[in-house]
Amino acid sequence: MEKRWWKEAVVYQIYTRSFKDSNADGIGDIPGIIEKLPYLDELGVDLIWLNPIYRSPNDDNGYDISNYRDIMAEFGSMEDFDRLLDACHRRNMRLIMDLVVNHSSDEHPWFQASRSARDSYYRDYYVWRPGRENGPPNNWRSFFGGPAWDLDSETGEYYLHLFSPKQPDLNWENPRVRREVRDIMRFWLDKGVDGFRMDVINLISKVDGLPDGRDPEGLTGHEFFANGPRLGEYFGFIKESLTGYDAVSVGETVLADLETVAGYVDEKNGFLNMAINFEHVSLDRDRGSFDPIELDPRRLKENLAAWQRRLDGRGWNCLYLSNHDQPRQVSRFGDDRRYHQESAKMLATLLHTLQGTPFIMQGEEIGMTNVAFESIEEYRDISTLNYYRERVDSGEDPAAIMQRIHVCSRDNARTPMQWDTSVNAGFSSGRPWIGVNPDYASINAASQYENPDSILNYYRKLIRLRKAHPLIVYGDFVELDRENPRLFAYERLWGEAKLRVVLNLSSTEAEGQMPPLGTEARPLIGNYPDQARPEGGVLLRPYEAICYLDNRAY
Ligand code: TEU
Ligand code: CA
Repeated sequence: MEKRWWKEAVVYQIYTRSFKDSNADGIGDIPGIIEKLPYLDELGVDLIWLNPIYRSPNDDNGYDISNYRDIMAEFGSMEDFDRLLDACHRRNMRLIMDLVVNHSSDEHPWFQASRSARDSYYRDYYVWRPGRENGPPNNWRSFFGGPAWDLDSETGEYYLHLFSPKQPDLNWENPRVRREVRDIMRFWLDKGVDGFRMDVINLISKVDGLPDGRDPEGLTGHEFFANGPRLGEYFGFIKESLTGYDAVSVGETVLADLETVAGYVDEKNGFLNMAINFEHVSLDRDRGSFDPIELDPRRLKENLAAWQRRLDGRGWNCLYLSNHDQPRQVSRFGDDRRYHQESAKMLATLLHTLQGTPFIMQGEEIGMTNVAFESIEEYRDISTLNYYRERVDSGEDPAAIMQRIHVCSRDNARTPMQWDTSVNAGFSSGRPWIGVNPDYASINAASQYENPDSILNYYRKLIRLRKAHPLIVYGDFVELDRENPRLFAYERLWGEAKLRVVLNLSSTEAEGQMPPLGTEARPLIGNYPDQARPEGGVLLRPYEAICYLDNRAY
């Protein structure tokens, strides 16, 4: 397997708006990030992914960009950004930007010109079609609810928006659009950024003729807008735009299965270095992202293991359990009450010992939990607000809707970072743009910093171990006790060296059968004070994580 810096990196995701506010306006900002770089450096992360920080009217918190070469005023200035990038590089940390080019904001000058006249030079920068029988051109639905089309009165045609009406889809068929994207990429690469996380990048090619979707429920039309026919060509263009730079490409690939993604990230013939896939975060959802169903741990481990096996030696995994679109992982896959510490650490062990690059969502390293705001007024996320309105309009009981929002809302991960016990968790001395999770008195970075057994210090240790042992990065993946319904057990093999990891994914004791372990094997890290040797019949406590290393080879 090829050695690359981004395989050895640990990513820390910063949702700037909620990270650290430096000027008391209630909104996190770039100077706030600079202030906290020593914290990230000590944690050991070495690659920062910034959610969009470009100029934006914030219909979807920055995923609607009105100027790709400017910084959102609330976040600071271009000088602040340059200072941040420089400060990262001086600490040997890299930084990647979010590249959002499936769509722009409707307030982008391109769209303003595009909508102004059918013969505008910019008309074909977007996807315009005449309506059909007094309705939209086809039956496609948007990710945020409602039809994927809006009628624009100025020219009497509809434009496509797979997300909000304020996020019109760019028309990648137009070579001028592709060249614009290349110029934007080069602008940031020439500044020195180290690559991109590419937003919904497998949606940029749509099937010719934009046919009606066959699936009347859910995301109607997905078979015609995801993984489209010209995607390979467009991916090739993006890949070529990166040549000459030592930059990483992380694609966010929605509605794509393992085989499809394996093609995109194939080390020989693929286009992306790695992909943020959705299969494992869809197992506990029924049809939509607001329909929670019980998760069988067995399905989770089977899914993760399938991705490990398929990509081993052929492609590269993004390892994540949460991000700004997903609920908090300890609340979702662990138990944020009875086993907060144990389950947060077990999930961390999982992310840091599988093959791939771990992605830490800000606050995850201190075990931040889901929030449950009482009133819909306290929510900010467009998809949550749309969902609420849609369900209320269809006559559903608001209390039942709120319950699902508590479990599933994207705002769960967007509450302010909990730095300490001071006002607003030390995030801001002003009024935060979104409420602080009331559990900050017990869950915050300052108190965990002091405590050697904290979740924070467990993350630091895991990251250090990853840097010390190439096997954790490059070792092959072999699963053990595959039929076990609650234990996820595997080995990482690298030459003579071997790491054995056994994880209890459940809240009850669970037993497993492990092959003998070499006599040289020693405990490496675990989330209970003492750990059993993981061989023969072994009993794990709730959410226990055991790691043994046999490093004869080094
Ligand atoms: O997310 C893509 C995406 O598919 C999500 O909207 C997903 O459907 C939803 O979060 C499920 O809960 C990316 C960004 O990560 C997201 O923040 C943006 O809203 C979206 O693209 C549009 O740019
Ligand atoms: Ca601010």
